[in-house]
Amino acid sequence: MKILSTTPKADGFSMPAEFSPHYGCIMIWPERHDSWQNGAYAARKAFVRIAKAISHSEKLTMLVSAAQYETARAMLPPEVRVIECSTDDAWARDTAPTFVKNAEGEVRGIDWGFNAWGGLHDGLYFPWDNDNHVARKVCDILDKDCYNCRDFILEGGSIHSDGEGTVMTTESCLLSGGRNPHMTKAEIEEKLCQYLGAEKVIWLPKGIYNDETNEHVDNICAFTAAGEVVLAWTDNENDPQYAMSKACLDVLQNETDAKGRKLRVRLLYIPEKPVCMTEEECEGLDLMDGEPTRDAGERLAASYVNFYIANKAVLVPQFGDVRDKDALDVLGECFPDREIVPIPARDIIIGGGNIHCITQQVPESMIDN
Ligand code: KQY
Repeated sequence: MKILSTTPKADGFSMPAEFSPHYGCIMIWPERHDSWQNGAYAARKAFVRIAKAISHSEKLTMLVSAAQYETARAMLPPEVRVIECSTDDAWARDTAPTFVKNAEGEVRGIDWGFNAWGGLHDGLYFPWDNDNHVARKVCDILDKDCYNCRDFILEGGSIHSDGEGTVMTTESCLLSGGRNPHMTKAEIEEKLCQYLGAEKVIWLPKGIYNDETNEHVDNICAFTAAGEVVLAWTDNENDPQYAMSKACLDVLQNETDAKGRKLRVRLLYIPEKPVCMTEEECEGLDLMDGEPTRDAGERLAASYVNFYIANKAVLVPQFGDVRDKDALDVLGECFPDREIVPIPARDIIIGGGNIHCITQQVPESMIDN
């Protein structure tokens, strides 16, 4: 594996859309007792369910600590590749590389700087050095050359690409004080274009209410095809989410993408009943630095937009809410050629993210490195 100091755009590489063909997917085995309740036992079962559903149509690689290696190997089917790797938690979307591809079909990784969603400013745990090494290790495992972009803090959940020159992100995250406060918005935009091979950045103002990542885009809005997005939505004007989603809709309705197309926006209603921590769930979580990580009644950032698009399936979070089926129907319309797979997601959202946050796609490659 070579570490590259050029940029993907200068080398003719760009980030493919998630709905284009994958070689596979990276996940990380959950273990932290202050993220995952009751020793992460229920979370592991949810991760296994997701890994199995993804591995039906692409190669799934699960990173796991030495301590959990035997458990993971025993719980996962043989077609899943299980590799020992030190991490600080299980958010592969944010710590594994973002992959870019060129016209010949060569795939390379990007190693962004990672500081646990805000470092000492408003980050979610300390230390994070194992997580910060994951991207390079994954490039080594997959034999992909790797762009060094460690001087720029970015998580994969804060960007989406349509694969045709357009990138989406949120202002609340990328302009937050814990990411790259020394850079202007224009400089950040230029960095995204250089590394993702993009021509245009669509800045959504906000994300999902109470999203502890400073509102990653992958919880509020996603491309389902070139020129088409789904947006997390509520009609309830008294819900704090209403103004946040409305601000995003206003941008999307007035924007064009890199190819000059108006965007088709489909609405994905958030759960009707807010998804909140129970007292029992809080009891099951370890303290972090002597403090509880969650409080009873705390509203979790539950959104159906946090789905994963595999080669032949779309894995959709389900919260036991009356809106669950609507989400499956809307995504079924968006992806008529893929199986829509409902995944009970309560044991994942307790950790602070969802299916998209714990997965990172690896594009199909036409070249053996
Ligand atoms: O949603 C994500 N991409 C990560 C969430 C991290 C939560 C840590 N408790």
